[in-house]
Amino acid sequence: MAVRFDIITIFPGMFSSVVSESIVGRAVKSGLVEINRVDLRDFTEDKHRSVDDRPYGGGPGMVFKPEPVFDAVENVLGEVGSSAEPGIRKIILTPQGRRLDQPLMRELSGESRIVLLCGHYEGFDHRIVEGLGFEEVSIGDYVLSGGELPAMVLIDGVVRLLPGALGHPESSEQESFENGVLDFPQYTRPPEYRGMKVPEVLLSGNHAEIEQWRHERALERTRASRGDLLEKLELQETGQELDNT
Ligand code: 9D3
Repeated sequence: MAVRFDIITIFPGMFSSVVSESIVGRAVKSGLVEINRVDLRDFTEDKHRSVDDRPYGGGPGMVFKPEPVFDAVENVLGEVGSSAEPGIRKIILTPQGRRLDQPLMRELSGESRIVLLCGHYEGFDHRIVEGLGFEEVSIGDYVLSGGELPAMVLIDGVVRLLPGALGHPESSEQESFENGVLDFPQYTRPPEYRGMKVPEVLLSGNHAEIEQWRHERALERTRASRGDLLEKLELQETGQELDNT
């Protein structure tokens, strides 16, 4: 059930808030999650502690050198081959990767060790990816300045799925994305605020009508801002009908 993250980064300090605050902070304090930060520069041997070098073939920017990364990964895991080991995932956060989504979060929440390597510059010497058996993951189609924030996104999304991390077991399964649509709008007291009223149906106590209303609002919102999710849902339903015949 418990998960250990090893984060290899040139900015270990960036992770201080995730490790100590909120859901992840609580999971660390309770021993459900262990987070080991590894400073890549500790595995350099020159006096400038350099982790990068100019790309072969020319072009702008710098590329992560293989030696410090191989040494850091081997320090964390012992001698590692490029093959997959049960319970261990080796992930590089890079813009070239497979897009992180809720099914991948769920899958990762079943692993016991996750090694995260945070990218920068123009990327990694490709021998790091191939020689150490890393899979590449991106969090979306926008350009950030490094893989640290994406690593934090991954950790947050995985930790909250661990049994015991949220405190209320059913809530992580009942939510949007897991059932393929966005959340319905929520209201709390007071029933009227600055002239804005809570929809009558929510005050009615009629649970069947409330369910119906929430379902409709959820579909409406999904259609308005995420038509792609509805298309996926329709494809799945067509698939299920075919399975049943
Ligand atoms: C695609 C931009 N690249 C063009 C040559 C250069 C580049 C820019 C920024 C390479 C790496 C980065 C740093 N970003 C990440 O390391 C990163 C990232 C991201 O920028 N967006 C979404 N997910 C991720 S995961 C790692």
